[in-house]
Amino acid sequence: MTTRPTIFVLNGPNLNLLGMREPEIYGTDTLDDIAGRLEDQAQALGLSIDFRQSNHEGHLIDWLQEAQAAGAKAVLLNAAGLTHTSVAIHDAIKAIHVPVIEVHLSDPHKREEFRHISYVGMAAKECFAGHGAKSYELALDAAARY
Ligand code: CA2
Repeated sequence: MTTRPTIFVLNGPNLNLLGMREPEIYGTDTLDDIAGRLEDQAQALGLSIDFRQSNHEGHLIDWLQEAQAAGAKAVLLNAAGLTHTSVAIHDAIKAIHVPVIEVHLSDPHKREEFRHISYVGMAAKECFAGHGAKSYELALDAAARY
């Protein structure tokens, strides 16, 4: 049996609330909806995904390290609010050899100034933002090309 290349999809704080509040910014899909579609897309691309969410910064850092240990081919990372604050996540991305793709539902550059800085973006390979849930799908297509 051959194992499919695995892509980790990591989601940060408050994304568990997706689809329940602020639909005008984040859309009406829940995180489960996004995970389901990404699963189908991954199947079609011959990939496997490991989709996770946590409200805790340390979990995201542990999972980035785990992605490397598990031999993941890429990580899609929506670090949510931690994108704009976390030097520790920046360092974790730099510490692994697995390419990390930054993902956002909204376009942080078109929002408040405090969202314009991205510690994730400074370490990530590329970024897909502002396409709603489709940002994840575009990022998975990009990961499949690596
Ligand atoms: O657009 C994105 O994907 C963000 O990463 C979402 C973060 C935000 O802090 C980033 O600047 C951009 C916020 C995630 C919070 O998700 C919620 C979902 C529903 C209701 C409230 C918050």
